[in-house]
Amino acid sequence: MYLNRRRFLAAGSVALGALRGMPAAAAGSKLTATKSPFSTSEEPTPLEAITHYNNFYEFGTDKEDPSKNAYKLRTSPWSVKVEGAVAKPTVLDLDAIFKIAPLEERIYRHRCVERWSMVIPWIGFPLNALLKRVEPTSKAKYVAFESIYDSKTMLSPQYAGIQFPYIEGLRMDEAMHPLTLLAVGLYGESLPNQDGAPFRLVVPWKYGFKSIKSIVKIRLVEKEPSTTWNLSASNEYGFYSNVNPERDHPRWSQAKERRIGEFRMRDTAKFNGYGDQVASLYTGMDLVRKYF
Ligand SMILES: Nc1nc2c(c(=O)[nH]1)N[C@H]1C(S)=C(S)[C@@H](COP(=O)(O)O)O[C@H]1N2
Ligand SMILES: [Mo]
Repeated sequence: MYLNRRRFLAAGSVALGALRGMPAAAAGSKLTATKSPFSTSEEPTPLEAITHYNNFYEFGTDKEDPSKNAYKLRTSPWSVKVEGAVAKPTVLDLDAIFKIAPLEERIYRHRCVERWSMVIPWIGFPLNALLKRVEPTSKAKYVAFESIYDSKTMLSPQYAGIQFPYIEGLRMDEAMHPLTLLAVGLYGESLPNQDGAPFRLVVPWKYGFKSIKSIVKIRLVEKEPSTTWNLSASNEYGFYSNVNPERDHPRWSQAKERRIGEFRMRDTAKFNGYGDQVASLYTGMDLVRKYF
């Protein structure tokens, strides 16, 4: 299926985009990207699963709900505010976002705290390229992110069981890490709405809920920011939320995971297999009891 799709895209989309003068960000438009040495050689999960088995509570709490409801998300026009402890606060529209840095394909493992995992061929650029652009001041110790929220087209917080707008955060060194991605696409095209269009965070060594979708605000701050799932259950979801088989969720073990499409469960890898690159960020920190 992946190969057929590739062939189809190669045949048609570039020409179509050029004829209609499609902006880079139009839904389903083809993106060109260079291959990244950070990609895994593991088999990517089929596009069908990546786009029909989602967590995007704003559009429903069942896995199939976002694929049915996220068409209501209006991704154009779009703008993101980048503000707080920075010398050059800015508001970026979609064209500006797509021009921050050259697009790369990054095939990453994606591990949800619920124990399922996928391999996703993201397209995007390092978050650090955007952050450097706004010149963080010495007070910038953390980065706080906020998703779009529209009560007319999205669930109410009461119904979803979590607060909206969805908010997340990273420590500054995590945000600047070369693996931390702002994704604008997957499988060679701009992001499907249900995956967080027009752009979302991807932090591959952390549980999936850190990878906040459909971002409208990025604020550099001095104190550790609140995060949606931590506000909902602080004993279950910490700020760091690094993938860790040694720290069980209070209601289930994290020792194993199910790769979507596979029957037998696999062992969970510490830092989701990215320990060589990121373990040094957490030297001396108790990741099981304190900084989970
Ligand atoms: N705004 C927002 N971002 C979100 C979520 C959400 O409900 N709302 N769910 C998170 C969770 S729990 C996971 S596992 C991933 C899922 O991303 P995917 O559907 O593209 O696989 O998005 C994360 N980002
Ligand atoms: Mo998740």
